[in-house]
Amino acid sequence: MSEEQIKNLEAQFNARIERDEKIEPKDWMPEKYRKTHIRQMSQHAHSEIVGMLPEGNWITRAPSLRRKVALLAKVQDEAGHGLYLYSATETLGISREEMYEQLHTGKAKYSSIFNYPTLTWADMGAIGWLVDGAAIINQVPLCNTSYGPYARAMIRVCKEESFHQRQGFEIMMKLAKGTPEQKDLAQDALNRWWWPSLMMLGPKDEESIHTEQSMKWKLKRKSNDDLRQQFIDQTVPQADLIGLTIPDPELKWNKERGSYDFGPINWDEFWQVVKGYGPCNKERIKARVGAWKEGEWVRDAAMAYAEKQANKNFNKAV
Ligand code: FAQ
Repeated sequence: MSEEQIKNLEAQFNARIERDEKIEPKDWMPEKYRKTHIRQMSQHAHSEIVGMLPEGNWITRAPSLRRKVALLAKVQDEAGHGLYLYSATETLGISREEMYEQLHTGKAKYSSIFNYPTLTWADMGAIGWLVDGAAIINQVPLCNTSYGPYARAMIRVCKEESFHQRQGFEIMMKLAKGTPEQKDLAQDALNRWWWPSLMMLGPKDEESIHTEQSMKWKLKRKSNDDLRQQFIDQTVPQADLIGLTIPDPELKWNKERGSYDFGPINWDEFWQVVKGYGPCNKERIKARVGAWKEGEWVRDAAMAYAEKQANKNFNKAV
């Protein structure tokens, strides 16, 4: 293709984005658009799958049958989100094996938040309330993202995340209104998950390398800092309601801005976790690589069965 032809295609593509049209898998798209989407969508899929581990760890220790059923359903939803997102990413021409390989070798990232340990039952409440709460704030705008398969996957994902957020908040509410020991557990979980949840929304705007381009493509609709502020403004009144204290002595309502001012985030900690040196990075990757290896016989059996069925159907047809 000549340079002029590419320029023409690019102009048509940009006009489609401008008109809020969805870009579909077989449409022409700039190579950088394709690569950026593979990066973000696959990292999102990996986050869902790795994100099953901290909570999966508590299914057998849930305090009642009702809690166990809800947690089991939540973790299954996360598996489902990962699978839609992997399928949606495959439409951009990358195979699932390649994506897994990138996760297992550390070439692809997944959300920093899942590298923290889940120490008590109250962490199940804090994850649902804060981590799913932050995830919804980040993901609702993605329902309008320009790439069709991603936008459509996000609609169902967001509905399920809302249920997750509520089940987490309900756990926190019950603990906060329980015995002093239960309230302490809830406060301790909030203390440990608050700052990592703020970090999860990505680096501050001045250090975010992709935001500008992603905004132009309508992959991102809001910047990391705007989403973070929205999350804080939404969550602080919820903590007040259940009598828990946000672990930030500088948190203060700012009348003029109509938002909360908050204390400094430890960005060194964030980058350490992103680079692989968080409390559980090694454990998480070990669990995923182990699951991939142990699942080999299942994949082989599924493929052999599919082949057998295909042959049967072919023989019937001829
Ligand atoms: N952790 O230029 P930006 C969930 C990386 S799903 C690790 O700002 P971007 C559901 C970033 O990749 C949670 N790395 O990047 C659930 C880039 O490095 P790269 C996941 C991070 O893409 C709940 C570099 O820093 N959600 O929670 C993080 O414009 C409960 C520069 O950053 C999604 O993936 C981080 N937190 O903005 C499951 C949503 N932040 O790739 C289980 C979709 C940034 O060049 C239990 N993703 N980095 O090597 C997004 O919206 C964006 O990708 C952001 C980052 C906002 C995460």
